[in-house]
Amino acid sequence: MRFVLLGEQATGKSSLLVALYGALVNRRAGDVRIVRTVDDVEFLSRGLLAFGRQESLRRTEVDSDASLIVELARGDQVVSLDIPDRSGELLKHMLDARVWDPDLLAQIRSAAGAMLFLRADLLAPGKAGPKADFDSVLSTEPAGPTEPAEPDESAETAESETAELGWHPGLMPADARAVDLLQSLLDQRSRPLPLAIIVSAWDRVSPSPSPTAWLSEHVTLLDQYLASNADRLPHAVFGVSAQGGDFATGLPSQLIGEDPWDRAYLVDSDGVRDTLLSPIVWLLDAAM
Ligand SMILES: Nc1nc2c(ncn2[C@@H]2O[C@H](COP(=O)(O)OP(=O)(O)OP(=O)(O)O)[C@@H](O)[C@H]2O)c(=O)[nH]1
Ligand SMILES: [Mg+2]
Repeated sequence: MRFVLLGEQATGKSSLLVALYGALVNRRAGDVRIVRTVDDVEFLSRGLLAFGRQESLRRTEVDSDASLIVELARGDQVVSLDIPDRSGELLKHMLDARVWDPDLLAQIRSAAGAMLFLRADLLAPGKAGPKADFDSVLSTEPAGPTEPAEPDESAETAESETAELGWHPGLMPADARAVDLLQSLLDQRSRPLPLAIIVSAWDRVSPSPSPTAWLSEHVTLLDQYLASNADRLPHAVFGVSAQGGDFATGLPSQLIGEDPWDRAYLVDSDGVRDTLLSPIVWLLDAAM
C-alpha cells in the first residue's frame, strides 16, 4: 500500500519517516511490528544517527528516490507499506508553476492515502506567509549536497507572467496554498483520498492545544475546506515531534541522554499521546 507525503520544503516529512523507522525497529510502535525492510533504509539509519547527535536532517535532494518500504504486521494482518520521500521543492514548483512532476503525479493517482505536512513553528501567529518563512528557514537550515532544481521553462513563463501582475502563487498564505494543493490533487483523482494531517515540530507549540484546535485557529481556510470536503478527503489531525524537541534551542533537560526513538512523540487529534505509527494505522483503516 502506498502513502504519499505532501508538504513543501522543510515541513518535516523526512524527519517523520526517520522517527517512524526508529519506532518500528526499536519496538515503540504499539501493536504494529516490522516484519522486514524491503528496500535500502540507509537514509533512515543515517537520519537516526543524526537525531542521536541532536542534528536535524539535511534537505531531501530533488532527484532523490528514497522510500520507506517495509512489511508491517498488525495482529494477523500483514501489509506492505511504501512511503516515498520526495523533496518539498517538487510540490513548491507544482504550486508556483501549476505543473506536476510526473512521478509525484503518478504517486498521487495511485496512493491509498496521504499525509499533509504543516510545520507548527512556520504557521505561528504573526508569520507573514510561506514564501518569507521558507526563505528565512532555508537560509539557516543545513543544505544537502544537491543544488536546487533548475526551474523548467513552464515554471519560468508562469513566474514571469505573474511577476508582471505583481502577484505570485508563492505570496499566498500557507493555508491557501494547502487548499490549492488539495484542489489540484482532487482534480487528478476520482477516488477519495484518506488524509492524515501532520502538524510537525509540535514541540514548538506552546501552550499546547489539541491538534484539531490548532488547525482551526492557525490554518482556518484549510480546516474549513477539509470540513466541507470530508467525503472526498476523510481526514484526521496529529501533532508530531519527530526530533522530540528543538535542536537549535536545546532539548528539554529530561530528554538529553534519551535515544531518538524515546524522544520522538505524537499526540492524536484530541492532544492525547499515542505511538508514532498512529497516522499509519489510521490511514490503513481508512484505506481498507
Ligand atoms: N523543533 C522541531 N523542529 C523540527 C522537527 N522536525 C523537523 N524540524 C525542523 O524542520 C526542518 C525540516 O525537516 P525535514 O524533515 O528535513 O523536512 P522535509 O519536509 O523533509 O524537507 P525537504 O526535504 O526540503 O522537503 C528540520 O531541519 C528541523 O529544523 C521537530 O520535531 N521539532
Ligand atoms: Mg526531506
